[in-house]
Amino acid sequence: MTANTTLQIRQPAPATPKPRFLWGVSTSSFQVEGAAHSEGRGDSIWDTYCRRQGAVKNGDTGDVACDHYHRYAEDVALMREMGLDAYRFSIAWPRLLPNGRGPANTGGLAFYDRLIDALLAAGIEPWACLYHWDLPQALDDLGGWQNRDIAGWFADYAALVARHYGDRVKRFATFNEPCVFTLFGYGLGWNAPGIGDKAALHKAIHHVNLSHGAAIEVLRASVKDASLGAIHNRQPCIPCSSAPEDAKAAQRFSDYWNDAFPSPQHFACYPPALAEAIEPCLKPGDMAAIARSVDWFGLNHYSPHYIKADPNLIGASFGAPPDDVPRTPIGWPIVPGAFRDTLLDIHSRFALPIYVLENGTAADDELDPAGGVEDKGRIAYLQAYTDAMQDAMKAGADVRGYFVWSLLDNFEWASGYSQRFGLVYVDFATQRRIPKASARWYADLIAARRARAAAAIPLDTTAAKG
Ligand code: IFM
Repeated sequence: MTANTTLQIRQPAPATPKPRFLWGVSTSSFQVEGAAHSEGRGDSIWDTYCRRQGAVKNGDTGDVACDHYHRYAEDVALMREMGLDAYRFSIAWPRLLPNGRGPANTGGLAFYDRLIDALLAAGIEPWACLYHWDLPQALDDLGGWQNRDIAGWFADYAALVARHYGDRVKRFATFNEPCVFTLFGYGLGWNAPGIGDKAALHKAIHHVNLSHGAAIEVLRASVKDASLGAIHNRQPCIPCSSAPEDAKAAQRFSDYWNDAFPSPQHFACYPPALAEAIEPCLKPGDMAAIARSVDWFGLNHYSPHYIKADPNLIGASFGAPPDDVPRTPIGWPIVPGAFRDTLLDIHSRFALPIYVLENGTAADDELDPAGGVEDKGRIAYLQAYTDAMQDAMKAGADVRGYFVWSLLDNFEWASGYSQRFGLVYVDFATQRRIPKASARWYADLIAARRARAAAAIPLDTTAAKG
């Protein structure tokens, strides 16, 4: 050391506040809002599909659903009582733009203003998803997700959302479960719009991916401090037997289910087995336009899939789990270890903060004579799955939030109102809300985890980006 060398004293690095873990619930517009014909809302493909004879169990529709459109204040109060940090809802495209494009509907815009303002007043962070399956019928009449122009229509819709709500909403997801609505709606024909065609499926996949990229670009440019992502299913796809055809089917199913969206969105490529089929839809520059940078990976996970070979157009379908695997009342396998592994797998592949934006179970919920709902099965499921998440976090997965599906019993797509997923029971005849035992359990879990986090981390842990 020379005489004039200044002694460099290393300052301790400033402690980075650990982002606050978010506890929330999720719903979607068509499943809860109702008010299907109120204040200028246009039809969606699900309104049309519900009118199709035999398409939805018991001929149920989304016309009234949980009437969240009129009862949102009561629902926000329920969330506040549970101590939730965040609410993930979706915006109904046909409520803002009854024809999918063109003039905006002021009545529709005002509904989400009211909802967002009520959430913020209750200290609950709004998480808005742009698309949870209710495509404007007017756009489906033009080919819907099969028409490449939809990327521009979706970007214009995203721009309207950003302009109108971006001052108060920072968390935006582009799509919820793109693999489900493309595979079930365009490939297998089980959901709206009820098309069963392989070419339609591949076009829809590519155009949804293009729309995702276009919307991310718009939101990033126009919402200050935006925190953006998409919500994907990821589930291990396990062959039902040791037969080679089941193994092949499980891989094929996984290509569509697990990778048709995350791979192009994060790595600018389709899984090799899909690349050739999607090639006719590709134009130069598409893959770069899809792979925009996002801030987090949104995960929906309920169970692993057991897959068997099937003569349908993707050659694969759902099969039965082994007899010793426990199942929910609607037959979904209960395997919390698969959730832990999935979180660790996402962590190592995508290197992004993870938000679990759906997890939960349907149960045979009934009002007991005392007027309550003792949904012990749901509590056991949620306990096992939140424990598995905790294990994954201890093993390094960067999980930043957990949202139960769902706040309310609601319209479960082709199953109508026959499957109850809510923490809150809805008496659909009167629209009375009755918090189930699981709602109290969730409130206690949140309070306990928050107290533990506060004791362990004395820093002010206000939410950080990501
Ligand atoms: O109700 C659905 C939701 O719309 C998407 N994820 C799965 C849920 C339960 O099936």
